[in-house]
Amino acid sequence: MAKFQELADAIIKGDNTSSKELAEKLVADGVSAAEILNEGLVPGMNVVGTKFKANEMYIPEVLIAARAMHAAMDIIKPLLAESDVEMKGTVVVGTVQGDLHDIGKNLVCMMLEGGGFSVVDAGVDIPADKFVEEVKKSGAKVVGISALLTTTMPGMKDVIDALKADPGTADVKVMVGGAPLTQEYADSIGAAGYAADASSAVDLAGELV
Ligand code: B1M
Repeated sequence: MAKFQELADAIIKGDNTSSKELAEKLVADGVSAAEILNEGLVPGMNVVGTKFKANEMYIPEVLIAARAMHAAMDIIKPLLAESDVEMKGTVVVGTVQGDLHDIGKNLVCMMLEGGGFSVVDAGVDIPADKFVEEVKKSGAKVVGISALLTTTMPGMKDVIDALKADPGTADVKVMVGGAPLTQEYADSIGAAGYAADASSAVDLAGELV
């Protein structure tokens, strides 16, 4: 449907005025929130993710696209809450304790939302027990931890250990990411997965959830 393509294009272009108006128009026309999400917003953010991976879009453009997605999400969120739309699952995302870097973590959150996940953004400098608390509150099945400093990376293992130690969170899958990380490091601390960039994080969350 051309209207969905227009909405997807507004996301890709990062036009938050159009994305909001188009979402409002679709709602007024009686289109369901699920269709708007699955036929317009998610395909739009998928294109953004693919272009970002291929170095055809860069961080500022991705952030602007995410802002356009948020503008449309704000319109449909109340309707989504009322409907029975199956989001793909909840992911708690935070930057590890001692680490204040949040640009990559924010991108991961936005791309996950664009990919149809409910996201609890726990913030930065998050201690292990706070991750445990957020998982219990939200019922998330996946936790994403970001670290940008070699000095804070070991804190990710503390989070994994704390989640495993609590019977209420022992089954949760942890994915990790951030510039200094590698798959080997992720394996060594017992993470369920490692994603090198925000769009890979969406694919990985889809596998883990
Ligand atoms: Co900081 N910093 N910084 N810094 N900073 C780095 C990381 C550093 C590499 C710079 C350098 O020296 N070359 C270096 C770390 C060295 C090391 O550990 N080996 C460093 C340092 C040393 C520091 C301070 C200690 C400096 C000081 O005070 N002496 C200090 C620490 C503060 C703290 O955290 N406690 C510090 C502070 C800061 C600022 C506050 C000034 C600022 C952060 C602002 C903010 O985030 N709001 C900052 C910045 C901006 C950087 C650089 C320049 C850029 C980081 C960034 O945002 N990249 C960085 C150098 C660099 O990386 N070139 C640097 C863009 C972002 C989109 O990429 O975060 O890698 P990134 O995220 C990617 C992927 O990694 C992945 O997806 C994202 C998108 O593709 N990803 C995930 C990230 N998290 C993921 C989670 C996932 C999956 C994928 O699943 C959950």
